[in-house]
Amino acid sequence: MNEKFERFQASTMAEALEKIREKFGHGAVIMGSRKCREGGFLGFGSKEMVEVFVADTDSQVQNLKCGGAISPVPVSAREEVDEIPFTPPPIREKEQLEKLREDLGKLTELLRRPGKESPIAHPFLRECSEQLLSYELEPRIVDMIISQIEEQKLPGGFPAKTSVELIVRDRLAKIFPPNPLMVSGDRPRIIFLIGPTGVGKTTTIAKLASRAKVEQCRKVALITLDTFRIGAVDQLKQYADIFKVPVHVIEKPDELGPEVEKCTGEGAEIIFIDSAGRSPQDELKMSELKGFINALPEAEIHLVLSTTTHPRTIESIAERFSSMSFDRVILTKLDESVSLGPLVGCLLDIGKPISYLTDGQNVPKDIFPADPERVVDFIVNKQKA
Ligand SMILES: Nc1nc2c(ncn2[C@@H]2O[C@H](COP(=O)(O)OP(=O)(O)O)[C@@H](O)[C@H]2O)c(=O)[nH]1
Ligand SMILES: [Mg+2]
Repeated sequence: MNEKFERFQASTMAEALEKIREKFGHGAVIMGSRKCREGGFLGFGSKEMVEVFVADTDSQVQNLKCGGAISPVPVSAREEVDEIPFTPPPIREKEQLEKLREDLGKLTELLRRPGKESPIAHPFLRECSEQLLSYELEPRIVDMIISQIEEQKLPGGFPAKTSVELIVRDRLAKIFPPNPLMVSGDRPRIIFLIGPTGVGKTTTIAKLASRAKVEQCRKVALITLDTFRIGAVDQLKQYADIFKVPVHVIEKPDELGPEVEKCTGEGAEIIFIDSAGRSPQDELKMSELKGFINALPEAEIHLVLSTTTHPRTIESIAERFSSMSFDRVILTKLDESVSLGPLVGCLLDIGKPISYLTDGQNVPKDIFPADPERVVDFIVNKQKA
């Protein structure tokens, strides 16, 4: 052994002293002790231990007193040793480096083959986990769903393997809050779309308004606040002309309330409000949008998000728009996104019901109410395509 002293590890100090006496009798000298953690993987699941550093003769102690503030205690002098402040010399550096390398190797292996080292014991749960991972759901969401499935185990055990897809679908559908119709009493429903630029707000309004008018025979009015972008009003007017719906253009928040009253007086049953795309980073434009929203406390606010956006960007968009107290989320461009799976985590974090899904540019065809089963279809089927 190259070390000048020996290290003893035990669960308690008494146990460590016993080990020392066994090896050295009463001739050894305790250089110090400290608490440490042992075992586990990268710090997880480790156990608290006592570590005692011992030199076996006084001569070695003299050699070790090279500048370090150590106060050696003969092991014979005491039955109990408290924690003795001690900075141990750099021992076992090589071993520690080896252990770190080994841990890193295991971690790389885990990242390459997710689930291989999974602690999930039951084959049925493992199958469910693999299925969920294949939908590209975040591991934390997979873990959450797996523990839910585990909690709901029937007294007779888990179902047959053939039910994996069914169970997984069922659990996925349950994590999406349902989207009950928002009731506005005798007043018209006011559907107000907000969101970043180019996500499909205007196109979605055209789809919704056209369906409400043509399929549900509702009296519809459109209001646009998007006077910022050249051609934005014309874009909405072109759609509105096709299905013969009036478009009102509003420039200031205090004009909005009176305009809605005017539409209500004219018998509108559903009023759609289109806003200009706002970069969530543009504080001034965001506070202007908030002014419009504050003018209509009874409006349903739907945040429009494109599913082609990176999950982290979606999180940050939702965070910035949270000051607008939106009620619902509309997901667009499902036809262009690879999979809805990676977005499940951030949609759960947002915690608002999804109201509509859109999957194409065709007006009014490419839009669906987002019942949870339909959302699951987009999580499950996309990865099969
Ligand atoms: N592929 C696809 N394109 C869409 C969808 N919804 C909107 N778009 C397109 O996205 C672009 C921006 O839409 P627009 O409604 O102007 O976005 P806004 O700036 O949020 O109002 C247009 O080219 C739309 O045709 C969709 O569900 N799928
Ligand atoms: Mg627009």
